[in-house]
Amino acid sequence: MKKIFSGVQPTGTVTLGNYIGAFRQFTTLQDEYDCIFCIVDQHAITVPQDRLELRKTIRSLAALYLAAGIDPKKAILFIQSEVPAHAQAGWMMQCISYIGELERMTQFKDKSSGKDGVSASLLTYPPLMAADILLYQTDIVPVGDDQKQHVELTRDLAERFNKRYNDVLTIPEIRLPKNGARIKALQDPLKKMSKSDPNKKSTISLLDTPKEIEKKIKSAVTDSEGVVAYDVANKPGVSNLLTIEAALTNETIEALVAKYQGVGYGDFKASVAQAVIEHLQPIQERYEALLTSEELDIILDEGALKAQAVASKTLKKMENAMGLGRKR
Ligand code: ATP
Ligand code: LTN
Repeated sequence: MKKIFSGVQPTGTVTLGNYIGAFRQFTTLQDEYDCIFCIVDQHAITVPQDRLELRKTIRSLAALYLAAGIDPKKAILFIQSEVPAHAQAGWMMQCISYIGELERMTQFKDKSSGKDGVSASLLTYPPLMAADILLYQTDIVPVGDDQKQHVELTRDLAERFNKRYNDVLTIPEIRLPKNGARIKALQDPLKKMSKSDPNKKSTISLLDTPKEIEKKIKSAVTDSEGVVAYDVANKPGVSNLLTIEAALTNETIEALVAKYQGVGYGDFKASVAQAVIEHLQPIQERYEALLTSEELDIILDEGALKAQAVASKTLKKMENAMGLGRKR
């Protein structure tokens, strides 16, 4: 089976956009591929984090992965900092990276420009991400298009390593989400729904209560036409709500448009809200049960052991190829 690796940073709360665009994809991939999912807490500390908040978010993210349907019998789920091979291989990747290519990364430019006290790790973030991917001899990396440049750099670094030392590393390919999977902000349907949006009315968190969901969808920006139809260019708000309902119910957009013929926006929104609430309810119940369970710790302990077993094999090959330590 081909191998898939992906990582999510434990920052902010997971949105309905993250769920439809990423998490849910992961649950279908685990049936067809060897999947490894990582909570990349070492990436999160490239910018300052509150330690208590970080701990909470790591655990919450792990519970959400599982509640959304990641099956620990099929996929490996683990926390990056619990597998030391990542930091070790990350260092080796830094040693073959050029400062110039790291400075050209748009994420580095965005996060550092005009700021004082920029951490060195913001610059060396991509070699650590390369190590995450390469340690598992990953074939495919499913990520959003904002991560394209980092995956391309990962390929360059792997090719450089193989050429300079020994053919040790698999060259991974990126897998971008299909169009249409972009969920838009409720208050501005021209922008994507994002967990860092300061306007909380724009995003639905996977942990929002039914009341909050109803309120947010009711106040979603639409248009003054009063006709439920799918037209992204002219009716982005209504189209976004239709996309959300279609994604969660597996109905086609056409079937939904037919269902809402002659229905006003008020009832349409109430019905979309109901679909979201119904879909999230079992996920939230599983989440609550997992969060306080020993089961979650057992899954994460086992995940770290399984990940370390795979990663340490590649790490040894890399050390041997570079001549580090003694031959083992
Ligand atoms: P931020 O905007 O704060 O960077 P984010 O909400 O975009 O955060 P990421 O951690 O960058 O979240 O992305 C996690 C995954 O969720 C990625 O695979 C990304 O493509 C996907 N994703 C994020 N937002 C959306 C969205 N609105 N619609 C569909 N998929 C999304
Ligand atoms: N940089 C990614 C998170 C990330 C990742 C990875 C994704 C870290 N390591 C390895 C895929 C594979 C982000 O910010 N979304």
